[in-house]
Amino acid sequence: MTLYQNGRELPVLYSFRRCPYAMRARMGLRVAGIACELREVVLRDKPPEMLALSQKGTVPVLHLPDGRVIDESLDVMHWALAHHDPLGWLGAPDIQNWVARFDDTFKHHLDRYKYASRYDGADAKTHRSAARDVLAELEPHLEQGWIGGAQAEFTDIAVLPFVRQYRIADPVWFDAELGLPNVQKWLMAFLDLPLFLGVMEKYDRWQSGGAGIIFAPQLSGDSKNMQ
Ligand SMILES: N[C@@H](CCC(=O)N[C@@H](CS)C(=O)NCC(=O)O)C(=O)O
Repeated sequence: MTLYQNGRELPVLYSFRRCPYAMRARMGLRVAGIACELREVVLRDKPPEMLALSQKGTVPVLHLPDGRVIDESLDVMHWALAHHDPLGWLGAPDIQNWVARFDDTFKHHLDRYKYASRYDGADAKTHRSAARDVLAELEPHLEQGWIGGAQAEFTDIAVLPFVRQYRIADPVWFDAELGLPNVQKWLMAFLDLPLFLGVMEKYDRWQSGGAGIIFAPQLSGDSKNMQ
């Protein structure tokens, strides 16, 4: 069922609340002020409508009213911000390639830390330590709070959902033993950000053929709350 707002058909976002890739896509859409129909997916039972659009079967998937399909989270962020970039995120390039380092190296070790038993021969602590090495490299760059300075920007938002997962694997160890105070403060500031909290609402699973929920910028303007 197609949803409309102010007479315009809404893009459809297939999303999963706890997926870090879907989180960054939702935050990009929010900052850009783009309303969508959100369809909450269960990963072990993906809707055929989503698989018909993108056979790789990962969330997020954004289906635009003109038929285009964007099925990579960073592409969703870029598409959204290309429409409206009130915080100038696209003007703050990721010179040190943090996003790629988190998507590749950090995520590789994060998965083996969290789910060591699923990976043959993986030792959770070795991978926890290898992921920590990436955070340790970032530590001196967070003196002002965020990677680019005093405000959260594209790079922070793209990588922090993975750092959140890293903490969740063992919050007691992270809080007491990580030994990277800037990283710890950076994650805690992110978890309090209205932008983050606003995209973490719980939604019922979308039922095929039904309407999703309207995922729209809040009236107060999430982007203002970022300042
Ligand atoms: N490169 C993709 C990765 C997306 C991804 O791997 N999402 C996970 C959930 S966090 C997924 O859908 N996995 C498929 C599954 O678990 O079946 C992106 O950035 O959008």
